[in-house]
Amino acid sequence: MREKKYKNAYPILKINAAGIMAGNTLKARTIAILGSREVGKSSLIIQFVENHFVESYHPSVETTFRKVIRYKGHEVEAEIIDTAGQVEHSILSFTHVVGIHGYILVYSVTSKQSFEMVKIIRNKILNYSGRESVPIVLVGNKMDLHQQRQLTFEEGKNLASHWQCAWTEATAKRNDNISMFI
Ligand SMILES: Nc1nc2c(ncn2[C@@H]2O[C@H](COP(=O)(O)OP(=O)(O)OP(=O)(O)O)[C@@H](O)[C@H]2O)c(=O)[nH]1
Ligand SMILES: [Mg+2]
Repeated sequence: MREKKYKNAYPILKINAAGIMAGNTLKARTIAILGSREVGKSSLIIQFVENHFVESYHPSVETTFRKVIRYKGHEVEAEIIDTAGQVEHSILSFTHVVGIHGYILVYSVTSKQSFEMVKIIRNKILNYSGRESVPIVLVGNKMDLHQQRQLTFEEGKNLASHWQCAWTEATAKRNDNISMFI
């Protein structure tokens, strides 16, 4: 059931790794994770890199995490830029566009505002980069919070299909579906 539902997702590092298959040397890929404050960006990355969940909220100062992954026999060094959450007046700078190979855009299924924010962020990325498309995965985090849900599964799915990008819902707390997008 779940596999069928989430088939739309495709991990961003694998999308990128496909482009660097030549040679056996270690290659680095830089991914930025963006979204409103408190949607769970750091929590998702900490689960991915360190395998644990932090219950308390500590607003991020921008940090880079590193993890080496294997993809089709090649080692890929993933550099993940965990940004301080975007608020209306501080959305993105050029440092979030130059040298970035892909983006994870996170909203929380408990916050319509955060869903609007990923749309604004994507527009900014496209404007800054001057490209018509960039590798993006869209992630609806906090899917464990059923009672507080403000966004349906379909809303996320429809936005991703409109953008023609990969998408999944996930939960950093339960460590579910994180491998679907990174
Ligand atoms: N229930 C639940 N809580 C979560 C989940 N992911 C994160 N949280 C909580 O949400 C709060 C914010 O998480 P962070 O990971 O710090 O959010 P962030 O997007 O990095 O926030 P900024 O760094 O300020 O942009 C924390 O209290 C987390 O414990 C989740 O999947 N489910
Ligand atoms: Mg954070």
